[in-house]
Amino acid sequence: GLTMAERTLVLIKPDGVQRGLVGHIVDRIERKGYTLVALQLRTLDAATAQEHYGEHVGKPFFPNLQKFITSDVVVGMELVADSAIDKWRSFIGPTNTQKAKTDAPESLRALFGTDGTMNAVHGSDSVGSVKRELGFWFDGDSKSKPMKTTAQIGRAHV
Ligand code: IDP
Ligand code: MG
Repeated sequence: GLTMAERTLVLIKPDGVQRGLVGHIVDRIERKGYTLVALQLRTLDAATAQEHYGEHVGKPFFPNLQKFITSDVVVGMELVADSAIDKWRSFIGPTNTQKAKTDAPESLRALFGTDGTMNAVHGSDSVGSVKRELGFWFDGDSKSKPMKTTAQIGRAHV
């Protein structure tokens, strides 16, 4: 069918950064053919975390989620690919680590998650979420765009 270049917002959460997974996950991203358009390392404050996860405010797990996501640095990335949103969501697998291990054993959350809260990575779930979440990271629009994508140039043999 027809595919379209789409943007998504990806996070490597504090557990992923603390466990030294940034390089590996960025490598997986590049190997999958995403174009990396923006990247930032940052510690979220409580208010930003609350806005970021606004849909979950008031749920029983929210205080733990907020504490976790503000506990250390997070890597935020804007990625571009055909069907980037759904492609990334299926690459990371189910939210809960145990479910990921059962249902999608090759997924990033199955491989690198710890439990229901610490699941290493995030991906926006819809076009609306992308727009909203990119706003917390890159003012909704990245400052610079690559002139040429890896797809145009060809990957280096590493
Ligand atoms: P998602 O990250 O797959 O989109 P959401 O339901 O939007 O999943 O939840 C956001 C984040 O909140 C999850 O990635 C996880 O870190 C945490 N979370 C979600 N559900 C639970 C739960 O039932 N218990 C504990 N933490 C949860
Ligand atoms: Mg979500």
